[in-house]
Amino acid sequence: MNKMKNDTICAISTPLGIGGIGLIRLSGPDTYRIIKKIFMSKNEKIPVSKWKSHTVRYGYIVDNEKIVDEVLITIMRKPKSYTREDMAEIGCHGGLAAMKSVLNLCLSRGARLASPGEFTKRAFLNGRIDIAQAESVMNIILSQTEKSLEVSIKQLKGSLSEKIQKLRDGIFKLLVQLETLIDFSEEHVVEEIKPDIEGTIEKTCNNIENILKSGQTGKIFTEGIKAAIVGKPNVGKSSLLNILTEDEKALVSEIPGTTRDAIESIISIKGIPLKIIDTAGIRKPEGKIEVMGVDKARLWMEKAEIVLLLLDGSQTLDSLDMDLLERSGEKRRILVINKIDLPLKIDEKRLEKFADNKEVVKISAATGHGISMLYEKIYELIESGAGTLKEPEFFLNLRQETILKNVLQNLTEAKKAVNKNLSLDIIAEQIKFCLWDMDNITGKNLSDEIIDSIFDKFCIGK
Ligand SMILES: Nc1nc2c(ncn2[C@@H]2O[C@H](COP(=O)(O)OP(=O)(O)OP(=O)(O)O)[C@@H](O)[C@H]2O)c(=O)[nH]1
Ligand SMILES: [Mg+2]
Repeated sequence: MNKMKNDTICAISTPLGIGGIGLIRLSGPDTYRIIKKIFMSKNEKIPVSKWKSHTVRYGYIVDNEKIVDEVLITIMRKPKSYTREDMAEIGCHGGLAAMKSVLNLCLSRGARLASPGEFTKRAFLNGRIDIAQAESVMNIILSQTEKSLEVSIKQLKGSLSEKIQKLRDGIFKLLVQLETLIDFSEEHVVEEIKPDIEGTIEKTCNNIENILKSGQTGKIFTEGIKAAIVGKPNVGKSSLLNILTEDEKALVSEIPGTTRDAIESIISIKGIPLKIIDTAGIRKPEGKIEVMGVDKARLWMEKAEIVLLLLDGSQTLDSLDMDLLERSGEKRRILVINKIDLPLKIDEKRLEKFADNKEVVKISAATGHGISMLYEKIYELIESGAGTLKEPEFFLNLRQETILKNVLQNLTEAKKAVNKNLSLDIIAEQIKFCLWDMDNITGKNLSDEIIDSIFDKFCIGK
């Protein structure tokens, strides 16, 4: 088991840069000794050792006599803290210099700089949360939409762990049942019990398959979907990005070739993060920079999960449009006619042939006409690719997904063994593998190395 370090750690927990306030976190047995050395209260006489848990103090951080910053300090005494250790959070003025000075002071007075995720790792090692919960902390940090935040928070409270525990209990009962049978094996008893064993295995497999399905949807909700807007120059790609994101991020002009480099923005479509990429207009490039821009646009067209192929409705289809229609044929795409506020010249009949029986969406990025329809079509396309977008119950990371797939495979093997009337020992062995794997999800028998690799992905200060 990963050894619990008994020193005091500290780190800047808010993003570096200029901000209103920044937080420095301390955790460990020396927390309050360090605070005592560096904090000067405005007018309070009570010593740090007597401060009550979950209270806030106002004063100065001082380096000997010199004032470094004006701060608020929150203290949380063990075990009622994030790490279950004595903790303090120093709310500094958010400037980088002030934060660094306070951090350096903590370090020089006996704290050690925390490694990435070390606060959460301590919460795990001290038994406050299990690994599945710790991993959901990461999801909370990465959540880009309210929906993914909601699911991550449920998971932090233990929804996935509880589900796994229930399944584990079921499998454990099965093992006990099998081992009893092994001890008193009489042919007719085995025959009688067989449907029972098969039933439990079947039920567990179904449950695991459902969790895996939910995880697949969860992936869409956490990682999102990439959609590239492609089209020839001047069709209104940047205008479309701006109207979809309700922002003026991309430069729009009547000069073809305005966008040289891809621009990305993230929006939420019914809780799904959609990363929209505005690309350079695809045409026969002239200069070196244009070549790069066009190459990049083509690359995005390949990389994106969804392509929004934009066409100018006020012009007839030309060879550039035709080329793009052919090239993007294999992609999941939506054909979008823009500029419908102008007289339409585009040959819709010809276009419909490329639309695979799907509607061609007509919009005006200038007036906003048809944009809500486009949102709907994007959502439908995501849904058609994912099977269902029922709100996920859980998020699974690759580690959890791999383990569950393993369990499923072992259970399937066990079921086959039952069918083939193989020895009960063999079945029991398979079931034991499953139990071992299930425990890995919540972190009961993980090696130090795996635990470290999980927390290494965290940011410093978490
Ligand atoms: N009338 C009309 N004009 C539009 C519409 N959408 C874009 N435009 C105009 O078309 C021109 C080109 O728009 P952009 O959004 O820069 O086009 P783009 O596809 O990003 O162009 P490049 O980056 O050069 O490839 C601008 O003058 C826009 O104002 C629309 O729906 N209707
Ligand atoms: Mg552009």
